[in-house]
Amino acid sequence: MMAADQIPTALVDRLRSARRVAVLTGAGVSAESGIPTFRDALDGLWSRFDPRELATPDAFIRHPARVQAWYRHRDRLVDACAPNPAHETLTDFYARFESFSLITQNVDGLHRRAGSEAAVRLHGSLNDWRCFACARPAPPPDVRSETDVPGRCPICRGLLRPGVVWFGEPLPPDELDRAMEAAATADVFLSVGTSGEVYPAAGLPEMARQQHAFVAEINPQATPLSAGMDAVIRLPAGRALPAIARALDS
Ligand code: BJW
Ligand code: ZN
Repeated sequence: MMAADQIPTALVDRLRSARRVAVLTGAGVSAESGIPTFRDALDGLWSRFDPRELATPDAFIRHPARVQAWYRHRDRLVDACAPNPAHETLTDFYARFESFSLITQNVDGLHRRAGSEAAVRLHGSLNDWRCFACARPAPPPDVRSETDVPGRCPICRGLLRPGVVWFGEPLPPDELDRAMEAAATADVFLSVGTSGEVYPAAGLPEMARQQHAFVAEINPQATPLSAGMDAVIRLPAGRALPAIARALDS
């Protein structure tokens, strides 16, 4: 049975009785704000690169100015975008449920800008630049193209990197602990706008399911996680999450 706007009634019922709710978000929640996902082709100057190949320590070591310029380009793009109804509805969830945990893989800061300051940021933040050599925080470098001189640490002259987690790097341990605790104790766990391919984040819904949470996916496309879900909503997050809030109010 579906409630209005294709929200499964089983999900609405479970959310009504849930004490602990956790949500994992990915790039899809920011897609309706105009921020491309990792699967979207890049535009303009960046069209010949694969975003997932730029997000590695190896790419940074081989082409530091290219990687710095790409992250500064994304900074400017994010500054020009605003949170959408998906981010806003998730912020309202803090007041709606007895315990609510928002876990994001996104580095764009849009959950915080929507008022979810407590969001767990598993993959860091685009804003917090630091030195690759000495780890001291530093202002973002003014690097706009791969032919510019790469930005360096004012103290030790090491290369500057964005405060994000690249492939092969460990996630911030406190954030990962908070995310695993939220997944393991959730009554309902929602996976929203993520391809479910990047671990350890992609393991959180299964962790929740094994601890008897009701797990649901919001994504217009099927993912490797879909088969393990109790419910799937094939709608954009900016439509599905407000529809869930309306169904809970009705
Ligand atoms: C919509 C929508 C709309 C569109 N509404 N939806 C276990 C098994 C196999 C491999 C591994 C494993 N454990 C670890 C690994 C290795 C690796 C990994 O997972 N590899 C796989 C790819 C195979 N993981 C790691 O390396 C991690 N580190 C680690 O495990 O360290 C261990 C260690 C311990 C001790 C010492 C050393 C190491 C780190 C992973 C870091 C990922 N980093 C990135 C870049 C961050 C910086 C940046 O932004 O540039 O994080 S990669 C990229 O992928 C980014 C994202 O956060 C992440 C996930 O992507 P996401 O969000 O799912 O986006 P997309 O684009 O893939 O999907 C978007 C989805 O939205 C699609 O499904 C659309 O349909 C949907 N959508 N519009 C709703 N409107
Ligand atoms: Zn330094």
